[in-house]
Amino acid sequence: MRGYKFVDEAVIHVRSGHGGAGGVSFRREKYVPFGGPDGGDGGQGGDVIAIADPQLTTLLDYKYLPRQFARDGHAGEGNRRAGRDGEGKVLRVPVGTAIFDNETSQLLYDLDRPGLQVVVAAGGRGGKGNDHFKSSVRQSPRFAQPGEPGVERFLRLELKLLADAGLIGFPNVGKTSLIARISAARPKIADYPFTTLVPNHGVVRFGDGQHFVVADVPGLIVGAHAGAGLGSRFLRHVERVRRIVHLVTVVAGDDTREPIRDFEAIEEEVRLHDASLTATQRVLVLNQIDLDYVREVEPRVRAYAEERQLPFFAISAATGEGIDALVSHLGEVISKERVVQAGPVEPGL
Ligand SMILES: Nc1nc2c(ncn2[C@@H]2O[C@H](COP(=O)(O)OP(=O)(O)OP(=O)(O)O)[C@@H](O)[C@H]2O)c(=O)[nH]1
Ligand SMILES: [Mg+2]
Repeated sequence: MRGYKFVDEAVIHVRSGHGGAGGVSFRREKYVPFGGPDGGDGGQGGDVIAIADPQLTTLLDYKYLPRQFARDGHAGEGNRRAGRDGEGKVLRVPVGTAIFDNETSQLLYDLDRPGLQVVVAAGGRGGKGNDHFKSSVRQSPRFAQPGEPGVERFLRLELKLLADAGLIGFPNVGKTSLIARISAARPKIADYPFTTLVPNHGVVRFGDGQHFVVADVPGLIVGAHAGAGLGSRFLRHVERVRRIVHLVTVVAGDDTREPIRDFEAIEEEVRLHDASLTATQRVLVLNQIDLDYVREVEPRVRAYAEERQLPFFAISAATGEGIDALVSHLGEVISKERVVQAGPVEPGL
């Protein structure tokens, strides 16, 4: 059983501009019958540039616009006038986009930081005008340099979705059930621990056409940092999330388990695995409140969360109760923080 790896991809055909030809031209002045050469240089062909833009979350646009061509440079003109440079083509892609050569599958660029930019196809250099080719033996060169050709290639863009929110908690608390409830993902859910062996990802739609990505990680248990159960190695999947959603519930007939104690035990495991993860903001969620014995403890868990200023939600992944409030909260804080982090990207491009 595999968690489905959420990869968004597109193959595009890029072409940079050809360099403009150097100009062939001779001065014509009133009293100079045979003026010297004055052909200007050709303009530079436009580059195709890819930029990691934190405002974007999908490669979908490129599926519909697979041809991304920059413009050719213009030819040089008389009077040493250089040809205009061809307009470049800027491809804005989401942060986390990897660019491969489509033929060889070789990884060419990994745009993993906001604002990072790379030239994926360099424009051809403009040719030199005949002005450059004058010598003592050749007073009137009737030729100039042609422009360099542009580059044409097929690229495969792949976006590995980085989770915005990560679900943690003991096995069987309903992490995967929550993902299935709020996204189109349909990973395996079952009433035994460690159903989830690798993280699942789901895309959660909210508000007006927005979305965020949520991931669960295989259930954690006491001793996970030292390898107990499936261990804590999957916690790297929540390393860069904006919110860690910590799920708890009441386990009927198991008095070693209690929501607040469970919460603290798992948080301790997380801390032992990687203390830097404690800096990520938490949301405490009590799941399975469709069950009476879970609903009973809600006031107590809520009070605990309030004391610690943790946002708290009581939900049922089974019936859907409380889910909208949780999704709105996550959507709101995640989209707000995206904008703050985005900042300006390379002015002028
Ligand atoms: N009554 C009730 N049962 C639930 C709810 N959410 C999940 N369950 C059940 O709890 C069991 C465990 O659910 P999962 O979603 O597989 O739990 P998990 O946390 O992903 O478990 P692991 O992958 O093993 O860590 C399943 O039998 C679910 O049907 C809920 O809100 N109410
Ligand atoms: Mg699971």
